[in-house]
Amino acid sequence: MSKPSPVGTVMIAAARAAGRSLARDFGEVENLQVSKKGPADFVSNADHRAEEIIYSALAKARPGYGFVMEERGIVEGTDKSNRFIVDPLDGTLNFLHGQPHYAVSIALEREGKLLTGVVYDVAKNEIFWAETGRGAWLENRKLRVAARTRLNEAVVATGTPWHGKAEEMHANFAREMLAMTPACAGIRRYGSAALDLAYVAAGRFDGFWERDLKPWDIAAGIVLVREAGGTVAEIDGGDFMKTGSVLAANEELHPLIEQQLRHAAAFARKAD
Ligand code: 2AM
Ligand code: CA
Repeated sequence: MSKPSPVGTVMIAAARAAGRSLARDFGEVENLQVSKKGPADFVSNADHRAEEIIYSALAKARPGYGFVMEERGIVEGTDKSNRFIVDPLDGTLNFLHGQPHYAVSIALEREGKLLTGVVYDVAKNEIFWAETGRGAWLENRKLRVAARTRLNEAVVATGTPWHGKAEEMHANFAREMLAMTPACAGIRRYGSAALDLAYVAAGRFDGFWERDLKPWDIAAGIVLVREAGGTVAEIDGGDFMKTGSVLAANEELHPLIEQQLRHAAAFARKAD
């Protein structure tokens, strides 16, 4: 079994500590479902608590490193070559609705390159971690993307646009589904992009695509997929850390899924 680097070890410990706090709060959320107001404020506090735990642990262990965090935003470090990219609670909507599929996601970017990724599935107590050159791991298991090469046998995960997104995003997603559902074995939408990418790394999903995410949703998962031998690219060929649109799969399926997504764009042109 490979061991994480010292900074990787610190990141895993921070994810576990945040996970303990989230797990306690998740128990409470389940009770709050029946209240009229719902648990929204409580969940927002749970999210902040988890982020503070991660921030204080990492800032103490690596003073000077910068941060990009979902809640707190950007914290400039004195060390300009290292920054942590943190999502304390990915899958917030699942958490809010009492569904045990949510994660802590922490990545380290060094000299502009993603180096380390930790995704912690709190409810299932699964720590996925990867470091460039050290492989991707789930406990003692070295992760490898699935070997399937036929799209009609592939289970592909995605993320739907949500309430508040532009109508065009919803229409585009509908076209992408129209292109994808007849082509693959099945589609899944579990609600945590970090875990979707971890599942691609673990061979549980054959592919994953989603548009318009944030760097903290995807940074750690990208390291996992790459180190598990998969391919990650921006859907339209741009920079996914800017657009947040990612497609991840093994080397063979990646172009096949990409081709279906191109068909979706062609539906739009036909409709004009
Ligand atoms: P979050 O749970 O941290 O918000 C699911 O499609 C992905 O989109 C998740 O990684 C989720 O991260 C992100 N996302 C951001 N805003 C969202 C929202 N309002 N509803 C659902 N998912 C959202
Ligand atoms: Ca997120």
